[in-house]
Parts: sequence; C-alpha cells; structure tokens
Amino acid sequence: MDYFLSEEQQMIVDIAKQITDERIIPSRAELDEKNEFPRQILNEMAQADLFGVPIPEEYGGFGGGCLDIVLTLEQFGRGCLGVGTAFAANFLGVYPIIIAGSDEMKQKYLPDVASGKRFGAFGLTEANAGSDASGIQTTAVLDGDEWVLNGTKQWITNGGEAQIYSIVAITDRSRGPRGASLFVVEDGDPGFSYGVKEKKMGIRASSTTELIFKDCRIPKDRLIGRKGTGFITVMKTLDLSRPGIAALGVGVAQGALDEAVRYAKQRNQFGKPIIAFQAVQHMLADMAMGIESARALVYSAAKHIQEHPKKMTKASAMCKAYATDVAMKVTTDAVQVMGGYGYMCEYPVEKMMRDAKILQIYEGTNQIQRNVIGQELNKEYL
Ligand code: COS
Repeated sequence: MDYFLSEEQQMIVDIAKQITDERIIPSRAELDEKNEFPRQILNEMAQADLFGVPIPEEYGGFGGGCLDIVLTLEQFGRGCLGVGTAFAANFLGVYPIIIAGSDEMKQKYLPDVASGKRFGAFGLTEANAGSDASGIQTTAVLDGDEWVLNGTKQWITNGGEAQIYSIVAITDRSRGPRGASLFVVEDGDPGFSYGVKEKKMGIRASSTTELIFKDCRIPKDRLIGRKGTGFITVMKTLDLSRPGIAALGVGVAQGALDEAVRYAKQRNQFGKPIIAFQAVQHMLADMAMGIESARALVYSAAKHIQEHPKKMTKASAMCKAYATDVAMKVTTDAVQVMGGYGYMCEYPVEKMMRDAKILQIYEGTNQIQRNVIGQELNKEYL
C-alpha cells in the first residue's frame, strides 16, 4: 500500500533497504550462530548517516521524527531482529539525553552518537524490577562533586558494546517513583564493569549483559535533568521508543511472509504448488492482512507522536502490543506454511520465529502495554 511518504522518508527507506538486502540478510545466519555483535554493519549504517536520523539538527543529526526512525527499523527488522535491536537500543539509550539533558550534555554526547562514533544503551531493568519499573534497587548518592552508584542492572541490550549508558538509580527511596534519577555512565568509569553475556533464544546478534556498579564514581554533571525526575523521563523514553519496536515487528513479519509466499509458489505437493490450495492461501491472506493493519497503525501512531509529543502514551502502547503480537503470529504461521523445511535452520523463518518472541517481552511486556492502554482509556472517559 502507498503511505504517501515524503521524498526524504523514501530516501531513508531506500538506504535502510539497501543495507538490509546487501549486508544484513547475507550475514544474519552466521551472526546468529556465532552470537556475534554486528559491529561492521553498524559502522556501515553510521557511514550512511542513519545514526543521525532522530538526533536534533543542532547536535549533528537530521532532526527526524518518530516516523523516520520507524521506517528505518522496519527495514532492519525485515533483515535481522538481532541487528535491528542493537540499532534500536542505541536510541533507547540516548533518548533520555534528548528528552531531559542540558544543552552542555547534549553537546557532549549527541554529535558522537549521530556520527556513530559512540553508541548508547539503557539501564533500567534489574533482577527484581522488570514490569515494576519503579522497584529498582540501584542507588546513587552525592559525595562532594561526584555521584556514587551501587547496584546491578540485568539484561541490558548493547551491554559491553556501548560507550554511553543511561542508568536509572534511586536518589531518595522515601519518594517512590519521584525518588529515581537518571545518569550518564561511560564505558571505563571507575567502579563500572560488565557481567556475563547472556545466551538467548533469539536476537543473538545483539549483546545482552549485566551492568555492575561497585562504588562507581561519576562527575556531578552526569545527572540527566533534575534529581527525582528519572522515572518520568524513563516513561517518556519508552513512549518514544516503543513504536520502533513495533516497526521491528512489522519488518520481521514482512520478511517471514516474503519467505512463505516464495516457498508456497515453488513447493509442489499433490501435483501442484501448495499456494494453489485454499488452506494455504487463507493463511497467507491472514498474514498479509495482519501486517498491513499493523503497519498502518504503527505509521499513524508515529505521526501522532511527532505532532502531539505530550500525548504519546496510548498510541505508543497500542502499536507496540498490536504489531508485535502480529509479528509472533505471522512468523509462527510462516514456519507452518513451510512445514518441515520451515523448522530447519537452513531456512530463515525458524530464526524469525525465535527472534520475534522477544518483541512481546522487552520494552514492556504486551500485558503491561494493555494495562497502559486501559489506564489511558480510564483517564479519557469521565
Ligand atoms: N509519561 C509521563 N509520565 C508518566 C507516564 C508516561 N508515559 N507513565 C507514568 N507516568 C507518571 C505518572 O503520571 C506518575 O506521576 P505522578 O507521581 O505525578 O502521579 C508516575 O509516573 C508514576 O506512575 P505510575 O503510578 O503509573 O507508575 P507505576 O509504578 O504503577 O508503573 C508502569 C507504571 C507499569 C506503566 C511502568 O512501571 C512500566 O512502564 N513498566 C514497564 C517497564 C518496562 O518497559 N520495562 C522494560 C525494560 S526497559 S527495555
């Protein structure tokens, strides 16, 4: 379907599509098998200026909106969710600086992110703080001109690969969510180290590690925004980032449909290609309808977020939950259409199905998204 993209948006799609077809798709199986971080591909994305898409122009980027990043991530998701996740999590890491950082902080970090010189990551989750984001235990205490951080973050995407980490820590436990603050911790800061690299069901090209803070000392000016505003900035960050996860879902679903249709056209059983059987046609039709409706919702939500940055929450949660549920269903059905071949590692759909599962879990489970939508509806109707 034609979404009447602008010339600039079409250009972004074309560049991301080229990198996906020429660089990501040919190497995705090997990256997955070796659990290898796609450093070289990310460098090429940087050379193509794609790291500058959502960075404001005054800090070296293009000043693109939510739809621009969504279009990029849709393409990368079509190629490999591991690579797409690494790219998306970089922005999750720097959105807090864009949303709440001072001008000096933006000057210090954003141009390097836009050029791909430095890479970001986001540290919220802990062993006992997943869906309950305000339940974090990591602390930050001001000691003279330095903050001292103690605690452990878990399952952090881009851990060990990023240079800039946005970390949420408690600065006043008595104030609940109002007692959390956000900090920039840099790779190499004293007292900051990485735990083991996790082994995962899917998205194996992305790195997932613990971040360990043991009397980690950082300068006072690494506080992002004001003390006590960390939780609200985290919520805004997730509102801004979730459409990108939805776009990864649209992308992987499209990739799976492409494989399933091609296969159904050339696989002969009972004397004809299996696409001639209505049972298969109906499955492919449902997959195509799911993808197109998810794409329409994600693009509309992204445009809404660009125009109404103070009213992001419901649109963001809706597109994240819907598109990633579609991704799980479509990738599973692609395996079904391809039967035994679909289950084998030599075809890409088994990886797509393994990869898609995380989309329903990370950046807030789809159950949490439904809670958020319900709460927003409750506020809207008097
Ligand atoms: N934008 C701005 N402010 C928001 C907000 C949003 N989207 N969502 C909540 N807030 C504000 C609330 O208005 C409230 O402010 P006041 O104290 O002024 O009333 C404050 O934040 C606390 O909100 P709430 O009481 O709703 O917080 P909860 O602890 O109940 O948590 C959920 C709310 C469940 C939505 C939150 O914890 C969440 O998003 N969890 C999922 C976390 C997640 O995505 N984890 C994945 C890891 S990151 S990759």
